[in-house]
Amino acid sequence: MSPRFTDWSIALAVGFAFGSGIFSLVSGRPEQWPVFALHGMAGLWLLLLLWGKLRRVLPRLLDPRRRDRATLFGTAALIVVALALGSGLWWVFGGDLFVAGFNLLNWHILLGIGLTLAVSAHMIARAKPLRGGDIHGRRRMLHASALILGGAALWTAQQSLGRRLVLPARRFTGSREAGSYAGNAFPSTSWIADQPRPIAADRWRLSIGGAVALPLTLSYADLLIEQDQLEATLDCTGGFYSTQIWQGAPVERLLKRAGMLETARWVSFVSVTGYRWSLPVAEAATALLATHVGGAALTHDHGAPVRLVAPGRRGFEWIKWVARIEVRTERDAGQILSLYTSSFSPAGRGEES
Ligand code: HEM
Ligand SMILES: Nc1nc2c(c(=O)[nH]1)N[C@H]1C(S)=C(S)[C@@H](COP(=O)(O)O)O[C@H]1N2
Ligand SMILES: [Mo]
Repeated sequence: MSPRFTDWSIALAVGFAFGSGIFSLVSGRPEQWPVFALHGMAGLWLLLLLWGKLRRVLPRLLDPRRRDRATLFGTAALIVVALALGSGLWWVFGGDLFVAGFNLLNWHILLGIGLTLAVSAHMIARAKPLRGGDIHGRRRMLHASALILGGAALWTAQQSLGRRLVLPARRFTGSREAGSYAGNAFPSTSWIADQPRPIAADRWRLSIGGAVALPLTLSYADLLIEQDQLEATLDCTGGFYSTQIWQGAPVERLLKRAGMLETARWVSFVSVTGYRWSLPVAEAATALLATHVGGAALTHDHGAPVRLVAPGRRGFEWIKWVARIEVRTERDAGQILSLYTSSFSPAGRGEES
């Protein structure tokens, strides 16, 4: 392939890995497995492309007389690519590593974002537009397609190799099993650092408002009256999952009691810290406001007195320490920001209850 075509392919592969990586964070239903497959294939396609690029630039990197500032930048970029690829593969093959409080998967995501920024900057500074000659020609096209197919083939081979090796149990999301069916004895985590004070169940109240006919305020005892059980898997984007028997009040029943209006489209769950997320009405009806896990009352770390259990959604959407349900007629554009600001609110820092 022509150097330009290789460079543009690399940019495309990085863009694809980045896009599918971000999309994977909100993918948790089994039928969404292709997101993860495409992500792995894009990463391995990139690996093959880099081989070609390295063969081209290596002489320049190794010869001090041919180095300039751009060489330095290029070398740094190569190292970040290697680390991003290596961390993804190492995670998939069962490795782990804690550096500065982040595990391998956390680092992989940070490196992936860093790499995407670096490649974007590099393209803005140096990219040369593609010319007809770069893409025309049967051999060139065959070569380019072979690399894409090669990425897919490598991914398939890696999957079957992974099945043959003794690796930690892994879901299609890449997350590893932890403390399933062991009640409160599974890992606890926050998106950033939400750390509210423990909440006394007898003083806690749940308010239900927004697009409802009868705004309600319920006590913990109210939630204990008619409970359901649900088996569901909490799958954290930080790389662990835990399947549990959850017990609590079905959200559907609470919405009925509050007289949800015809115009309702989204149901938003709000934590005492301000951390919030919403589900479409139909999906909210399948969720549970859990008070218990594995037969025991939730511990504070797991969101006591009440946390959201949203089957098929990633862990970060399972709001802990829920204080309010807000029925909405429109999407909640501000919820993403709430994930990042809640830890800095007084309640999120544990300064008030
Ligand atoms: C942009 C540069 C990136 C590259 C080159 C890259 C590459 C890779 C590779 C090669 C793997 C191993 C996949 C396999 O062989 O099955 C992987 C796994 C993974 N990556 Fe990335 N990645 C990038 C960015 C990201 C980002 C930005 C995220 C999330 C926001 C992410 C999330 C993941 C996850 C969750 C896995 C594990 C998935 C699994 O087990 O199949 N990656 N990545
Ligand atoms: N209020 C609030 N709820 C939250 C979080 C948070 O930071 N604040 N973290 C989320 C994340 S990222 C995950 S994975 C799960 C973790 O639940 P656990 O601590 O019970 O394992 O809670 C979710 N609910
Ligand atoms: Mo998480």
